[in-house]
Amino acid sequence: MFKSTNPSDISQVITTVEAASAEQIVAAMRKTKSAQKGWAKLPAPTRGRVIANVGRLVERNKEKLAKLITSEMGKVYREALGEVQEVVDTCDFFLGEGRRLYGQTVPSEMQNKNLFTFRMPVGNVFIITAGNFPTAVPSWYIVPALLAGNTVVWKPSEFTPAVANALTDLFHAGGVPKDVLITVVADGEQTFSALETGLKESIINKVGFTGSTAVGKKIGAKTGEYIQSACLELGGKNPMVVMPDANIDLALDGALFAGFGTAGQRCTSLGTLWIHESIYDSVLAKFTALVENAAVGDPFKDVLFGPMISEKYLENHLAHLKMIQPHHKVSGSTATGKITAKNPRKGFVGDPEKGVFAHPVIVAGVTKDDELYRTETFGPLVTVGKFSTLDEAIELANGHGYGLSSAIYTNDPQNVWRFREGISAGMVSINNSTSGAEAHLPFGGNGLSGNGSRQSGIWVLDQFTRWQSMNWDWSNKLQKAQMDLIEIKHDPNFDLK
Ligand code: UN1
Repeated sequence: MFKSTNPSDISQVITTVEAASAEQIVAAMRKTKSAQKGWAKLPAPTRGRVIANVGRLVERNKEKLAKLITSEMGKVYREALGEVQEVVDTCDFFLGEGRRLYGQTVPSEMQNKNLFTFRMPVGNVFIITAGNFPTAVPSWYIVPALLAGNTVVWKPSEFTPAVANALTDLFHAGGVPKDVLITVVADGEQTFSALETGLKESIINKVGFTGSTAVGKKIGAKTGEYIQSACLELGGKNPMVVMPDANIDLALDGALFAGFGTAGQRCTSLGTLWIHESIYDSVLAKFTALVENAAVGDPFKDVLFGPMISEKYLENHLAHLKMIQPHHKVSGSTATGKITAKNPRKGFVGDPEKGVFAHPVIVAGVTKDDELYRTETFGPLVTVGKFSTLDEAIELANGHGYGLSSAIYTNDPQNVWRFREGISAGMVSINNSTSGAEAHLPFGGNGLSGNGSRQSGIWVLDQFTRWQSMNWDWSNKLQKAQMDLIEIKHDPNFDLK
């Protein structure tokens, strides 16, 4: 059994659900696999209309779903509303794709012959997602996968089963048949074992995974054994570079939201704030003051951030605090670690004893030799360091090997273009936060952040479809490509007089 509790008040049980075994997950895979051909036979515009229905239903239930998200995983209500809007946006984008899903007509090198391309669904898809975005990120996979004619088994986070079931109900109510999308709640071990069987039996044709780099490596290796490539959306240590010419207040607004929004539990959360040495002391002092004075607590109130997703995420955060070294300068709150009556946070909103709340932490003086420089902390912890040239900032921003999101604050276009060209991240923000990507631009990372797969917009279609090429020779004779060439007479030695 999985019991999800409200992380703002862990005495409040949100739901209990049966934990699926590996066999049950495989049974679900077999079921969706046998439904796939029928689903793919529906015209794509019809599937697009189903996606339209889902979008309208999610919109209709926006507040209810957002409340459930805030209650089950703790992000502040305004962010939860934004997350649900991201599902609506994704449906709105893909309902139209049902009437496109374009292939191409391609000229042939021969006469009386035509070439074409078609997008084919990959088949049956296994989607594994995390608890920090319990609706938006799953929708980035499920919506395009279904639209393109695939069937889906979805394994959501075991910390957000109520949200997962609610979202699944909305898909089904929108017209997605029950055997075309099946949601299973399971632990990591059962999930991995089912994944292996599913690949072996060829009933899984594509895997989508959002989560840690460590688990992503295992999933990537396993799918590789079966000649598949998973869509991997992994961790980040997202840099934000502040140049001396930047609008500092704007940069700090961005750093505050990117660093501590969702209690730092976004894959796009700010990792290290890199400040130019000429403004380092003053910007750090301002940032510290902002973080110290920010409201933390009840996510239904007007706060910067609420609780951690669960105790596990809090423990993870506490482990990262142990990486702080004597040469670091810690600031941002009245204490570090769990917020309690005995370890209070100034101005805390609500009762910290009831939930799993953590103090925000700024760790300044980080250098490239520190463990914290290369560790994704996934909590309310921001590291701060200094640089002297833009080239050095870019090197520091890339040096740990993650490459998901990045940001630079500057008013000099030269800096913008040099940064864009030099940064290895898949996503670059100019004078904007590292988090908060829009739902129709390619989303994804490089290096430790992902294997180059991209979600969102038209780009994700390459994850859920395979190109089929067709040639149609209507000349009534065998024309041989590369051999039966049409030669055009010309003079290769011609010079102008
Ligand atoms: C994630 O944390 O896995 O760009 C996704 C953002 C959100 C999505 C984050 N739109 O911050």
